[in-house]
Amino acid sequence: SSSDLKPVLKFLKKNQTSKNVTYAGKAKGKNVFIIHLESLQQWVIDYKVDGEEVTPNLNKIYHASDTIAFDNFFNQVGQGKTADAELMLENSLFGLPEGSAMTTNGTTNTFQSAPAILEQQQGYTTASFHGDVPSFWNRDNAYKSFGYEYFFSKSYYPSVKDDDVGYGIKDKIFLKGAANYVQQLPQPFYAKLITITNHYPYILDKKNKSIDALKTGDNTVDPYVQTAHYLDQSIGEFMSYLDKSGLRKNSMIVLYGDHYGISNNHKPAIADILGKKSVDNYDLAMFQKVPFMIQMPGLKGGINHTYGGEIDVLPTIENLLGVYHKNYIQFGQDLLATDRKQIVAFRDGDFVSSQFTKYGGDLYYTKTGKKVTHETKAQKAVVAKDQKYVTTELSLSDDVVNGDLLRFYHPKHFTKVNKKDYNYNLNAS
Ligand code: GP9
Ligand code: MN
Repeated sequence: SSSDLKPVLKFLKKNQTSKNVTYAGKAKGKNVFIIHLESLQQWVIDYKVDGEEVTPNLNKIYHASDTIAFDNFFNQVGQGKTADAELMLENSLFGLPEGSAMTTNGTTNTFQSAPAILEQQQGYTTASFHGDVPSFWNRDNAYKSFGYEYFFSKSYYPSVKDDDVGYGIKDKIFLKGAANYVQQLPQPFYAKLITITNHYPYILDKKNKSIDALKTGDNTVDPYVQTAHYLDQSIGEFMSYLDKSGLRKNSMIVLYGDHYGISNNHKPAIADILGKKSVDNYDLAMFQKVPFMIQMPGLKGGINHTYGGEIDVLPTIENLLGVYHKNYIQFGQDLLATDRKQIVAFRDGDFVSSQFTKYGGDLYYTKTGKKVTHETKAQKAVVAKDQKYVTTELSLSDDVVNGDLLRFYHPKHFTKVNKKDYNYNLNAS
């Protein structure tokens, strides 16, 4: 019932951040691109294989003076993987401890999501693009609940021989097609593009392989850099479409990796990648970092070291866009706020904070990676406080999703989304 919202609202009120005036409203009215980089991890940024950069195009964006890049940004997904990342980014709600919330709750729950917020407050056109069948992760239903006006799924892209590796259209073909549609959207628009080629098991046809595989000797890990390189090239091509069409100069481009590509079952290979003899739980925690960058002409860029994650993206973007969001139920904190907590919750209750990292039952100092052996009383108190924050935010977010609590919540400047307003079963051209 609506009284279940009380502890949620109390928690969020207590953890509100203040506005960073350097950035508030700086992207107002711009087109927004959310580019989902499948399975891309932070370590590939600036990483070289035989002297060659794996992601030269992303590296260029990463280091550009008008890009805010984050180097302590973590994925926070659970079993829902891509779907959990999507849910977090557009709702600032966590995925569930088991399964995929977009599948179990995406059809029936009430959401107050980024597409609906931007459409209602600032008249944005909203569209999601993905080269897989629309039903995967229940997107075709969840997107209606999120208020997406358009969903350009698989059948909207030309079908070319060998164009489909595993889960969908290859990134270059997909992004070329998406660029075509994007140019026809009324501006300002909010466009989410979900890539796929850099997905396990990292299959790519020979003619598209243009960098050597890793040489860890682990066959499931080694081709990862080849599909990552292909993904990077597709992003380079997409950026030049945006330059050519003139869209680049009035757009804010947000890029993020959704989750790890190399799981913790590949420790020797991970050690090899990191140039170490072996890895401990601290290394594995840091291996959960994914790229997150925001690029826009005129933006005051630089590499930002704040500790954050996917849950924090929506409030960050809302602040940049000058969108009212003060009373919305969102668990993240603006990554650009100077008074943010810097506690990153993993879905299983482990965490990374600016001081401590708890992962797989071990505790470390985040800055040095040294194991905490003898905690002082004061340190113990900090760890307990961080843990409490993490446990509370996860369980309150679960209450919101499991109890469909947003149906009882009617914030200012938000009208309930009517799913019947949306229909994606248009004939593809
Ligand atoms: C398929 C997809 C893959 O549509 O986005 O999802 P993942 O396996 O990464 O969760
Ligand atoms: Mn994914």
